[in-house]
Amino acid sequence: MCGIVGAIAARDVVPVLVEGLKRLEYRGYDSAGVAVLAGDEIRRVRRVGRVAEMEGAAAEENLHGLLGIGHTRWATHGGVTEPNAHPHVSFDKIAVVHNGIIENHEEQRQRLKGLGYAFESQTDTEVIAHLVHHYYQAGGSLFDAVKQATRELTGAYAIGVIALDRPDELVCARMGCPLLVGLGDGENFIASDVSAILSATRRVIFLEEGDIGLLTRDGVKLIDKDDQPAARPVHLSDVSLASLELGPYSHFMQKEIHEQPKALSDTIEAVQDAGFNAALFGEAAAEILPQLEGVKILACGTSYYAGLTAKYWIESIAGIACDVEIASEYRYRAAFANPKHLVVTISQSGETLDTMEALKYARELGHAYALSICNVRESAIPRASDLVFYTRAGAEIGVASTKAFTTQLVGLFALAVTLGKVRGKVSAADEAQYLDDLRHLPGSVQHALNLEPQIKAWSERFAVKDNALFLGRGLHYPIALEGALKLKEISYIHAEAYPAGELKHGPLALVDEDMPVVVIAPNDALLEKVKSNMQEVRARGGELFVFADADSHFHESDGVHVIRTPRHVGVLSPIVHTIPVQMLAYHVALSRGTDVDKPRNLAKSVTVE
Ligand code: HGA
Repeated sequence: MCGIVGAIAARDVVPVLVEGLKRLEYRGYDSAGVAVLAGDEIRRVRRVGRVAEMEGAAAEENLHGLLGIGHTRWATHGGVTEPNAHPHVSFDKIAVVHNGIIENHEEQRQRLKGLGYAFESQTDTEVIAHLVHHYYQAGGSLFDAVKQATRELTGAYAIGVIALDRPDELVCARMGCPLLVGLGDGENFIASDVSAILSATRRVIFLEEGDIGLLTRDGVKLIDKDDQPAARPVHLSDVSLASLELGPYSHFMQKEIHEQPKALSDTIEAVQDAGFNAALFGEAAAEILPQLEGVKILACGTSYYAGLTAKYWIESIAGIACDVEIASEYRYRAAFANPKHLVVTISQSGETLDTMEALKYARELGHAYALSICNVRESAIPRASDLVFYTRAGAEIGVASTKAFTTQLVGLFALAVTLGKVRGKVSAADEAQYLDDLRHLPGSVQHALNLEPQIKAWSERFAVKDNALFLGRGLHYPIALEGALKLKEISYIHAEAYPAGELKHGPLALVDEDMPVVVIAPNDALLEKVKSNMQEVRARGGELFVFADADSHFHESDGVHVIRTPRHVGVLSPIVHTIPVQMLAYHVALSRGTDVDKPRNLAKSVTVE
């Protein structure tokens, strides 16, 4: 959330900053701004709204410079207004961009006011600008001023700082929020993620917690949290520019939905190469997995629903207890920890702050081992874990997660089967069957994608509704939850999901002819139960929209609409049934004219609490 980019070069950096912000826009899109050093002034352009508007304003104002910082905001402190947009400045001498939340901002604000600083915004960020100014004007380097200032901040931040009289320096710092340095030729960069600077360089250094960096055109100096010089490895990013482009699609969400057969087969390839072997999760797994007495999954949002699905797999296939908890809840409760319960965190970006903090808390409580399921290599959560399974979904830009979710499910399924093997619950024949199921999965998903025209036809009926219910049972209940979340995230229709058996215990009261009820009805052991639950809806006038496996003999009737998904694929069925609910949400949102890739109030990579 909130995207930062900065550049120091021998060329005009404004195009670099603007392109970088466009790439980072998925992280926040309330407002955008840049500040550059231009001659004897820091010039700043900020606009509420999208980067494109700010870009137009920067062009009109003929903004150019060899050193600058840029920001795209997802507001946490202070409304979405131009005065609250970053960069923030202090006496036009210091400019700062910030991702994160300064928790002691009120205390610092009072102190700085006492020192004569006036505040122009309601943000927590402005205190950073003034604090850096305060130390800088006392003498010394900008780097030292940032060091002194950041040591007095509590909370989370990634920042980029420039000063009027330091045309050859860009200073950055990181604590709790992602930040990397990009190494160019006679030019260097900072960014929240590599997409922002990919057209300039692929060589990146990931900053560690507490690091502070000084970038000049020719080099980078880093110190760690203990003020010691830090040598960090240089990585060559494998993210391709093409993967960040829309290509023939209208939206990233549409593109990413359609990329799922490929994302899944890339992810499955790792499983096929290694088999369901501990090595799939890292070197230490062979030693750790046999010791386990349980699994505790911690995640947020869509990843949490992946965790809920995994619980069914882990308990039924591996015969080991599994509980799943929302990370932001877990981290603040006095939880019971069994050191032999493996903590599994799930995060697309690997930077989700609530999940990261939950992991740290789990360690404090005594959990001995942690496994991360993550889509971004070298991100913070895998680095803080003993074991990791990297999904190979490729860059996911759409705010509503799609291919990250289905590939997370593959990783979790592989964990369930591997644990089952280690525990002697999975025979060689079972293993061969599971591998075969995985091999067929991308084809079944492609088949489900072909249902798009029928789903699009349904979407018209949903677009005029204010509410929707999603029902599923067993393994497919989490998919109902995911379907409801997708619909509310991007179409703003209020949607709830229930295990179908729960209807009569309350939510049935909501059902009338205005309530569309989506039913995920695979041809599994619970099908007859689901059919009874559907009768309960029909009897109250509710209109049913059923996703039924091709082999489940469902027929359309009055008030019952049926789309036939592929033939039942067994234990991996939740992955196949995710596709239609994603497409339903996408087409309903299109019909309602909402911004599919950048839904209101949301952003991706949730790096604030
Ligand atoms: N607290 C700052 C930055 C917000 C942020 O990082 N969001 O992800 C603000 O509200 O401007």
